[in-house]
Amino acid sequence: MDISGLTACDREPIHIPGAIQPHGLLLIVDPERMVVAAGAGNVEARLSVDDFVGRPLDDILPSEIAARAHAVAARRSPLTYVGLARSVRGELLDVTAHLSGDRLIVELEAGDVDGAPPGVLLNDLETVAAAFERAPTLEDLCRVAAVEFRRLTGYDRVMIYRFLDDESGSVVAEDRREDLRSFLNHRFPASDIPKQARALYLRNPIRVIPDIDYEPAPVRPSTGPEPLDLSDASLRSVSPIHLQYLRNMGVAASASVSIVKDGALWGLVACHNATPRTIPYAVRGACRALGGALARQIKVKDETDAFRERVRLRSFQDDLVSLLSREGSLDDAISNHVDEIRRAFGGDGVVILRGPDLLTNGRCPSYAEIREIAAWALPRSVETVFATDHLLSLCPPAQSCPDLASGLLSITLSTNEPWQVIWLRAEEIETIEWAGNPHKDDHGEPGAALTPRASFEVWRERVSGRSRRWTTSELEAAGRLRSAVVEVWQARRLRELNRRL
Ligand code: BLA
Repeated sequence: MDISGLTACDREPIHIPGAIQPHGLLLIVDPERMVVAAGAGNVEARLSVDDFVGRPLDDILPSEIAARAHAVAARRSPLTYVGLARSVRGELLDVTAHLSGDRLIVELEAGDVDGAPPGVLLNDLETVAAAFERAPTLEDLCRVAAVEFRRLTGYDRVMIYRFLDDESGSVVAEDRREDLRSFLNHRFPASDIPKQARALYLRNPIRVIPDIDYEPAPVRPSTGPEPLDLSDASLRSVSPIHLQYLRNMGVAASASVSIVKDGALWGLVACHNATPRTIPYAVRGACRALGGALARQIKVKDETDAFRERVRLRSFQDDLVSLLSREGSLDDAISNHVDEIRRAFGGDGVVILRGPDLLTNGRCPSYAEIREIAAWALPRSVETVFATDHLLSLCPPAQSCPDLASGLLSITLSTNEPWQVIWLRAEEIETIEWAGNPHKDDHGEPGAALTPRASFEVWRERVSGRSRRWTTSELEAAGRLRSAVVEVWQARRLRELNRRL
């Protein structure tokens, strides 16, 4: 095992494959002299040139396109569309240019002669973006997105794939040809999309493999010891391990669009086709724009949900504090409202401990077990809120009652007595449906050739020892509740002292 935490998959240098996918052509140009230094793909036949090395770019491509490519280099612009070129053979080619180190990379791909006119595509974009806005929940949004991306790309299957905390991922929405099996709600391990690929997809938001059985077209002449970084090239030849993965899945063409929220890769729009199929440049542009619109709406839905939750918790807190501030015993006020205190934070049980007194509501362990769990939680929640959704693995006393205390949220109102409020959540046994067994190490022995998983048959795993997670809003509200109660209590003590003096 590697101590750096990187797997062999994570180390494959996918940005410098030294080759492209052969559906397009690549020219590597010296940006100072605008002379072609190398190329890849069937340049000679498609552009009707005998030899391209050492030729000025505007000898090979129309001069206005070569001039625009030059401007991309001069301005150090990101990947830019520089025009539609008609080859001597009459083929229409979309041309893009971008810089890689001190080289200008010019890519040519068949133009979309039968595609929708730009006006139609733009209208479509507006309509779909508006549909995203109208989707009432995150789930609806993802469902609409799967349908619309499928309509736009014409692929057989489109999935919205969301990364989880452990970097595995789950298919949260899917639109597919009816006769295909569903991957909806299936989980895929982190290793299926290794670290460097995820980093690359953050930088470069869309990739297409129109035909997984392609023969890579090497860059020639070779660029020497300095490998050419093709991170931003649309034609970059992809990892052979991934091609095998797709073959094992029964896929002939694959594309994915990054969903980037707050600078992090939230997920991918993953598209499959059972037969080879490309996505022309203009449609890729539309996919990029929709990927951005989708990410923005995901953020809006997340923020709306968090806002609603915050408002609910705040109004509960205001009510509680106003109750506590009235005269009468603080303990009585709390005990009379213990059920609301439990429910406001979504606890299955709640425990209030003050010195020798112990008050419970909902489903709670035995008093002896509560005492032990509370003693364990006390030092962890002195000045702060302590919360976990996997108490069993942290707190030995909780192991006797997983069904009652797999999740814990604890605040300390006073350390002297001590005075604590503890919310408990029951264990939620989850059955994860993996596409293939993620624990089976069929990625090859160290040093041997890496291989992807061969089976995507449903493999069920029962995950125990965890509760529903505490939300950020709940943790914030628990912190505010603690400060509010402490304030009320201190104010009362001060008043009592003054009265006595
Ligand atoms: C890349 N793996 C990918 C990509 C996806 C997946 C979407 C991006 C490239 C693309 O768009 O096709 C995985 N595809 C999925 C998943 C679903 C899907 C999870 O449709 C689920 C719905 N893969 C392995 C192993 C390794 C591996 C064991 O299974 C490593 C040894 C590697 N996957 C791998 C690599 C890439 C990749 C290296 C990058 C390919 C590239 O861009 O060059």
